Amino acid sequence: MPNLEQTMRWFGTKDPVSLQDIRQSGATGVVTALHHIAVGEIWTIDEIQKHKKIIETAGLTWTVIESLPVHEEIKKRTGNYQKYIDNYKQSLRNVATCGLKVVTYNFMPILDWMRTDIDYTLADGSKALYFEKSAFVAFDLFLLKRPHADKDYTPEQISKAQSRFETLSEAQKETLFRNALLGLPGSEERFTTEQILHALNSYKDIDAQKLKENLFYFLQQVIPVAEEVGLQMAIHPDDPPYPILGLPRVVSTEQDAVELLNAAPSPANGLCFCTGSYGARPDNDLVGMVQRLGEHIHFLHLRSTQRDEEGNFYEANHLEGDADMYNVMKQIVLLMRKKGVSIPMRPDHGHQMLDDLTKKSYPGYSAIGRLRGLAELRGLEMGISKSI
Ligand code: CS2
Ligand code: MN
Repeated sequence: MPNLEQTMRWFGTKDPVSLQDIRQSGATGVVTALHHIAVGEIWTIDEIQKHKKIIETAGLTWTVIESLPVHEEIKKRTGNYQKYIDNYKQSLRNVATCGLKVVTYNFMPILDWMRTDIDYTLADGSKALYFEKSAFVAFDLFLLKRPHADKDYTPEQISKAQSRFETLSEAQKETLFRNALLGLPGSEERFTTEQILHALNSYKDIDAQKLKENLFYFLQQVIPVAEEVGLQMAIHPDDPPYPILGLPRVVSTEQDAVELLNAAPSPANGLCFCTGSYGARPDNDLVGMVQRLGEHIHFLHLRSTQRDEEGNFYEANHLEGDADMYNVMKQIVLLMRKKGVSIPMRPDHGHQMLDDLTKKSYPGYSAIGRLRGLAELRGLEMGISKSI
């Protein structure tokens, strides 16, 4: 019977969580990327092999890439986009030559995930990532001062943001600003105000329709190469799954997923099914999505969020919160049996807890919180698997 391939994300040799730590979590696989290579440059066979060797020497395997990032020019279809697409194709050929199987990527303009608080303290003293709607609107209107931002919000949202802003100390404003402009996962770089406003402005003519067309064009270019070399592409959804800062986001719903799969039909065109990202929207039926889209799921991020009516959400323990993890897992177990294959999975984020609280780690990626998540998910899978 196929089981989930249990993996953990590793940000490379500078990651405070070591490969040995990952191995002790019970994971057999590592999900990683060549983080030192600039977005848009070709991943050479030499660099891929070096990274792979380090992982294998630690007794682990590297089958899933996260992420092979897509250059902004490709998302906008401006400037050198064709060169960056050609580079992407070459990177795909190179990673396939090195024996890698799954390539995760996303198509979120400029930013990756967005949170307002990366140290949100829960009742048990552990810390989670939190998205607070009013704080985010306050950031946009009063800290970033994005031109015409007020057009994106209702008068009620604006007045709530105003009240929320008044409660913040100078230090809290500074922290909010830093959190919101945090760069890519696994990097400590942040945008400056000038940089982000400039980047946002460069999207002024790109609406959701246009961004979708650009995504479909990209897929029609790279999917045939991925298919030819036996790779599975896995697109990660938007987080949170709706437009932010006036930027369109087009991988947020089941309908979006169906459309992008249809744009380049191939066994190579697939999804990274992230229950935390899709699950931040109440209208995404996670269990039904696994049932209906399962055939295209090449990689799983399992985590849960706890939402409220205001649109706030924090990252809950993996088996708690709004995601119906039991039924999601049950469908995954059935899916793997039907397909006769293992699907790679990682606990996506975890709380900072126990010794994590006194250590430095990338937001969401401390060792013990993810270990707890992985352990719970592994137990859930075994329990379901043995009883059906
Ligand atoms: C990840 C995503 O850290 C995370 O939240 O799930 O950021 C993911 O790595 C990328 O979007 C994939 O391209
Ligand atoms: Mn994810």
